Order: sequence, then structure tokens, then C-alpha cells
Amino acid sequence: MKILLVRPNTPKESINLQSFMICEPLELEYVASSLKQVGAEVDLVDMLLEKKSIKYFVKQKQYDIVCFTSYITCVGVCKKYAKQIKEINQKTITVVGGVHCEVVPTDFLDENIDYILWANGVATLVEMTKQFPHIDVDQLEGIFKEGRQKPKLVHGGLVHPDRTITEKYRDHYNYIYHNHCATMKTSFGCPYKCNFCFCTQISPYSVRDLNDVLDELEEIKEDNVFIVDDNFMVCRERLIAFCKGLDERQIHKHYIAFGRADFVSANEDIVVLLHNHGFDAFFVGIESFKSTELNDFSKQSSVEQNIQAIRILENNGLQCYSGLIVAEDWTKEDFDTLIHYLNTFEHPLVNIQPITPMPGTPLFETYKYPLVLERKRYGCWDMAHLAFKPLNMSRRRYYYHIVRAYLETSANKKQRKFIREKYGIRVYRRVKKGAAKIFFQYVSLMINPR
Ligand code: B12
Ligand code: SF4
Repeated sequence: MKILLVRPNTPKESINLQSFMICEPLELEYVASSLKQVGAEVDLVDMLLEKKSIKYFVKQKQYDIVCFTSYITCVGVCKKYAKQIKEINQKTITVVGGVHCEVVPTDFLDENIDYILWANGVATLVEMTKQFPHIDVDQLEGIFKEGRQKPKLVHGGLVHPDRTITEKYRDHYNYIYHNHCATMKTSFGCPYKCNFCFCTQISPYSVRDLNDVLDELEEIKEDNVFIVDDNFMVCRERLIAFCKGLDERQIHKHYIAFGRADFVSANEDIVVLLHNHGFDAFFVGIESFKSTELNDFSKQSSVEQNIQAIRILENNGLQCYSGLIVAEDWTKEDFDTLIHYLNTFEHPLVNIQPITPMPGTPLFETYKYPLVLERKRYGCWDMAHLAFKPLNMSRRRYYYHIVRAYLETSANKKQRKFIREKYGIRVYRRVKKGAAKIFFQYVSLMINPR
């Protein structure tokens, strides 16, 4: 049985983090290891990094199954690939998996996509390959079918991802300022319930066994590891045990992870401990400098905790990459205040996103303004395009202020100098190129707001 795993390229219209960061397709590495265990011959193609078309790769072998992984931005791309694959061979089975189809499977309904995996994707695909060529959809609840109840999610039990399958691409995987960066996941979901956050819908919070996590870490060749847990800093004891494990096993790497401001502000000792064990930066969802907005988002953290968290990280020599959300009713003065607020920090390295009611989230269900972004323009659901009509200015002006906020904070002269000196000219150039691409995408939206 021959299976091709495909990580799609992002569509041109997406304003994409991938302009300056490309992570390994960890999800497909998980799929690969499980499929290999049951004897399948598995290939992986990372279309983000390839120049040739999908047709070229599909023609290399007589694949029985071609599988895609996809976020919302790539729904259209997967449908296009599936069509091209069917044109080559109608009998090739096409399958899609990933977080978006686990929450909004109907987005993938398409005559050329044979199976949509909406629960326990890896286990379901393994079963499908065992049953091949007579796949019994009625037996496999992990396959989406209209009117069907979603089965209970089963966590754990996955074999470690097969990172050898991405060997030829690995030099290109990076995370913002960190070249040669691997990713790994130590927990699933997040115990919090911010109403805009898609992660709350993917799975309930659960953690992996730490010994298993450390075993996997020992297998990773890269010195930099981006821990892609939705929220790595939940439990003090687990973090202390993790650091103890790193000491016992003499694992010396550099890490980046996501954490919350309330945890950081209340646990400076843990931040210091993690820093001493190789944690260089945390991505913190600051979201807003207004307490009313933090309440609106059900963030369960305060403006004071945000400020304290950034100070703690900076004072202890860690970088804080902060995520900010800008809202529908913002005025020029709000953007001015945001810029001022961010510039009170030593190094405001930020990601600024217009509030986006992502399909599948509680915010999408309760959203009180008209959505101006069509659902079918999947590539533009990137949390950078406006999904709403701003209440106090034109869309043009709104995009202009987002760009201005970047130029006057993260991308100002002082921060550019800091990045060049701290991370070196190669990283600086890569990030500058990515930022320039995004800048021109925004300029084009200022000219023709879509
Ligand atoms: C790391 C990360 C990234 C990395 C890329 C990681 C990657 N592998 O491509 C970077 C930083 C580059 C990134 C970019 C973007 N991201 Co991102 N990202 C994440 C994050 C934090 C972790 C993802 C991850 O590595 N998971 C690890 C893998 C192992 O777990 P998994 O994806 O859950 O996969 C499991 C199953 O779903 C299943 N599975 C997955 N695919 C398949 C396929 C098959 C065939 C099978 C059988 C099974 C299967 O198997 C896995 C093991 O169980 C998630 C948050 C989250 N909780 O998902 C956001 C998240 C996925 N990103 C999101 C978004 C929106 C984006 C961007 C559009 C943002 C932007 N404007 O740039 C881009 C789009 C990139 C793209 N390729 O389209 C959203 C997606 C929302 C949605 N509805 O799709 C999320 C959920 C964040 C959020 N809170 O909204 N991202
Ligand atoms: S935004 Fe962060 S803290 Fe809030 S639910 Fe999502 S992952 Fe958890």
C-alpha cells in the first residue's frame, strides 16, 4: 500500500506567518510513523517548500491514498489538489485531516475529497489502510458523515512522530528568530476558554507522560525546539518535573513555548527555572491593553498581569513575543495608545491581529456584527484580513493603522538593530524579507481593501 502525505502550500492571498517561519508538518510526521508501523509505504511532500506542482509528485508512484492536512486557510488548496489528483487517476483515494476538519468538517465537502477525518484522525486512517480496498465507513466513526455523532476523542497512545520523513526539508524549518527549529507537542488543548480561540474546540486539555516527552526530546536532532502546546505553562509541578528530567538526562536545548500572562506574573521563579533550562522566549497572548476587551474575550487575565508578565520575562533575559487583538470599534487614538503601550516595553516583538470570529469558535456563534469576509474565501481567514467592517474608520484606514503599529513598534529602528545584533544578519535578513512581503500585502489591501 502506497500513501502520499501532503502539506499544502498556503494560497497567495493569505497574509501568513509562514512568510518568516516554517515549521515541520508535525501532524503528518505522526501520521507517517503510525502508517509505517502497519507496513504502509509512506512518502511526504511539503508543498510549502517545493517548487513543482502536486501533479508531479502524484505521478512519481501509483499511490493508493493521498492525504492532506489543512488549516482553514488551505481548504481551497486541498480541494484544488484533490481535483488534480483525480484527473490523473480517479481511483486514487483522497483523504483530509487536521484541526479545521475536526471542528468544521463540512468546509471540506467536495466531490474530489473521498474522506474527511473529523476525530482520532491517525487511528482512523490506520484502520482505513487495514481495510483497504474495502473501506467500511459505517464502522469507522472517525470519518465524517452528515447526521453522524462525533465519537469521543482518544488521546495518547500515538507513536513518536517520524522526523526522518522530513529529512530533506529540515534545514528550512525555523521559528521567527530561531533557525533549524524542530517542533513537539507535550499536551493537547488548553484549560482556559477564551471565546475567540479555536484551540478550545479541538480537544479537552490533557497532558502527555513526561518520560515519553523526554524520550522524544532525546530523539530530536535540532538544538532549537518550539513546543507547540496551546498553553505550556499550566502546572508548576509539571514544569519543575520537566526541568528535573532535562537535568537527569542531560538534555541541553533551546526552547520557545506559549504561556499565559497570569501564570508568568504569578510564577517568576518558574520562569527563571525554565530560562536556566534553555527557554529563551515565550509567546504570550496579551491580547489587549483594555480591561473591558479582556473581559469581552473571556481572557481571565488582567492588564496589570500583562504588564507584569512582560516585565518579568524581559528582566530575566527572556524574549516576549506578544499577541495583540485589535477590535471593531478601534479609533486612531486606540492605535496610538497601543503603540505607546507596546513601546513602554524593552523589545515589543508583536503579532497584531484584527479580532476574527473563526468558524467553529464560540465567538463565531455569538458575533454581533455583520461578517464581511465571505466564508468561501478560505485563504483570507488568516486572522490578518478584516472579517468585519470597522465601526469608526474605513477598512483602508484600519489596515493602515495596523501597518503603522508594526512599523512603530516591532519593526522600528531600535528593534531592527536589536534583532540584527541578537540573532545575526542571516536571521535578520530572512525575517526582514518575510516582513516586507506582509507589508506589501497590507499596502495592497490599503489600495484595494477586500
Ligand atoms: C505551530 C502552529 C503553527 C505553525 C505551523 C505548524 C504546522 N505544523 O504547520 C506556524 C506558526 C507556521 C503556523 C501558521 C499558521 N497557523 Co497555526 N498553529 C500552530 C499551533 C500552535 C500548533 C499546531 C501543531 O503543530 N500541532 C501539532 C500537531 C501534531 O497536532 P494537530 O495539528 O492537532 O494534528 C493532530 C490531528 O489533527 C491529526 N492530523 C492533523 N492533520 C492530519 C492529516 C491526516 C491525513 C491525518 C490522518 C491526521 C491528521 O493528527 C495529529 C496528531 O493527532 C496551532 C494550535 C493548535 N492547537 O492546533 C495553531 C493553529 C493550527 N494555527 C492556526 C492558524 C490560523 C495559522 C495561520 C493561518 C496563521 C497565519 N495567518 O499565518 C498559519 C497557516 C499556516 C498553514 N500552513 O496554513 C489556527 C488554525 C485555525 C483553523 N481553523 O484552521 C490554530 C488552531 C491557532 C488558533 N488558535 O486559531 N501555525
Ligand atoms: S487563547 Fe491561549 S489561553 Fe486562551 S484558550 Fe486559547 S490557548 Fe488557552
